[in-house]
Amino acid sequence: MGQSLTHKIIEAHLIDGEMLKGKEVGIRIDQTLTQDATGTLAYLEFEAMGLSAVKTELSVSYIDHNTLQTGFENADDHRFLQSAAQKYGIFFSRAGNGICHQVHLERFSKPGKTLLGSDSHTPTCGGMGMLAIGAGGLDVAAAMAGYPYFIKMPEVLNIRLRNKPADWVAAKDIILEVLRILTVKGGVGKIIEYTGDGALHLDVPERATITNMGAELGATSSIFPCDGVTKKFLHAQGRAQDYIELLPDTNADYDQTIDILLDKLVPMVALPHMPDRVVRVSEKQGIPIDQVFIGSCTNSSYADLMRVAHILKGKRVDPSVSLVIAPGSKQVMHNLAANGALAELINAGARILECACGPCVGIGQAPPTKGVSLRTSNRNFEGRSGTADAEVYLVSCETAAVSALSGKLTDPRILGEKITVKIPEKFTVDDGMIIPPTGKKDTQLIMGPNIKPIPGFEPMKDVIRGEVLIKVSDNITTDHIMPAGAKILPLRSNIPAISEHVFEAIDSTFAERSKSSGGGIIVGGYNYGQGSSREHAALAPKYLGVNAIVAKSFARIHMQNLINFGILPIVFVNSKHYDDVNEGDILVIENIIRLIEQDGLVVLNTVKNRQYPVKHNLSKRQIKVLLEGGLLQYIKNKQHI
Ligand code: MIC
Ligand code: SF4
Repeated sequence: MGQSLTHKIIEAHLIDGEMLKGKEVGIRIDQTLTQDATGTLAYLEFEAMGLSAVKTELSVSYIDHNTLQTGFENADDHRFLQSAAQKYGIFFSRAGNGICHQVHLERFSKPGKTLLGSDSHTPTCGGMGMLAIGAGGLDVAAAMAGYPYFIKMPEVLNIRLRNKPADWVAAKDIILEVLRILTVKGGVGKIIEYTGDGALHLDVPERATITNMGAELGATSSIFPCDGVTKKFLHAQGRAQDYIELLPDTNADYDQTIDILLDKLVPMVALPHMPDRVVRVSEKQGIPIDQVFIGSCTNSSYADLMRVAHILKGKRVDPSVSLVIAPGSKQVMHNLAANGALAELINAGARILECACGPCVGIGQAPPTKGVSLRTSNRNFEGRSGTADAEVYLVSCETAAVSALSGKLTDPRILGEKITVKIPEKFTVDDGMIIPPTGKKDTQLIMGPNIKPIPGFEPMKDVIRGEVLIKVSDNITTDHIMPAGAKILPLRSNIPAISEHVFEAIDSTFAERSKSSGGGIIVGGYNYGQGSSREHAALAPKYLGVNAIVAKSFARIHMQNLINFGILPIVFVNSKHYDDVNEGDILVIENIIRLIEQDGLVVLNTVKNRQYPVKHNLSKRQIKVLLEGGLLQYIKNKQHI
């Protein structure tokens, strides 16, 4: 049997382990990216590792999340990040230059390379034929320090895209269809490899829309081959020299194959409050809407916004709708301005936002009370928009634009003949907002008063005893655990302050109770910690004294973050035992140091006087990291760089 593209890239980067499904492998990381909301911790962690410069081929620090200044905090973070970039040899993409994933795709992505990013949507660059993986900041710091990145050797799921997409079917509709089929936990432990003649009809940013939302499937990554389409894109970016052809073998061995007939697809929508609650737009047509947000790392490319401009041209947004558009990068904004499309958007009544994440993560454009918001972004989790009772629907740019005109959810097929956007042979490119590394190693890190040192933690104790502080249901997201939004995001560099907000939307007493009972244990359902890569969702609970989480299953990035900060992530052997536990019960886990090696831990519920066998499926290395009190401590103890 031949090799998949995934296997070819892993093999070329293999440093540790054997490529056996489910076994841990360590791979070399060529490139890293960070963004400002996760970057401050990542660089503080890198600093703690004591190196004078990054060891990667390329590292980029982006400012794209916290660009709203309501006080000094975000500005201080940006200044710190700029000083860290200068000190350690990192490219610095300034605020206003665009969303990390869009800019990385345009300017830095390289076929066949590995990319580790402290943001869960890092697989966006899989649209370029990279193996691009999202991780917590500490893992990215370790990669910058030259450590391999460890993953469980994934299953490779081949999604064969067949035929030409039906009219008005966008890349977003394709990935929504994949989410409908696989659900938000269907990608856990998998890398999704897209092939098939249908892929030839998707340009690189469209492919990137699809790989971007692989994060919502829980997949380790998603990837497209690197072919003539990629070559054209790189040429348009003035980077033809970066092209190499990279395809899976024709007889590649896949664990599973799913065919999707693109000519049979129709426009889709994800209903509140999960990206996998997908139905056809035509089934929900007519729902009145209050606002539309077009943008985010999923749908903010030149072609996306040109299509929107075509639909809006000469028309006016419905008076009941507030339409905001955030182009993904300065390059996109510039090219739209230069060809007049930006004027069409403005004339139609669109409010243009800066090139940043913005409303996607609750920064601006929070919907009105019980408001309905159509968004081209990737997550519609409850409360993420900033309004607790808002209803967020996820759609393509085409559906968003036509609905903004009609004031209700509308199937774009009513527009008749589809529009075709011509992509320039060469984009106007200007990297003036990217500051290259200067090599000034004597630069001082500039820290404002809101940037606090990372708390240190003790090695794991042999016995964990604690009250069940909270019991949550399936698919709890990191947005539930550690909310984002304009109010809380400025605290990302201050763990004591941000920890006050842990689980705030579900139970506002959590932080207080946790502190007063000296910490405790969390009980979770399936897919605990899905969504973002924010390590704050592990570090802040740890700071409050949480030492173990017992769940039915964990999301990949969050589970690694728990290990990195010394929280024991364990899984009920019998998922029915979840039902037996109540908040307030006292759980005890004994003989951890001996039993963890044999994966033989047992949780004792002292209130019910019952025992629940649990398992962890951790590698030997992960066990060591846990026992030593987290990854930073483990690296310090090892001192082997
Ligand atoms: C998100 O989309 O939730 C974020 C904000 O980009 C996060 C990163 C973060 O929390 O800073 C992500 O996806 O990893
Ligand atoms: Fe930014 Fe939203 Fe993309 Fe996260 S999902 S990187 S917040 S645009």
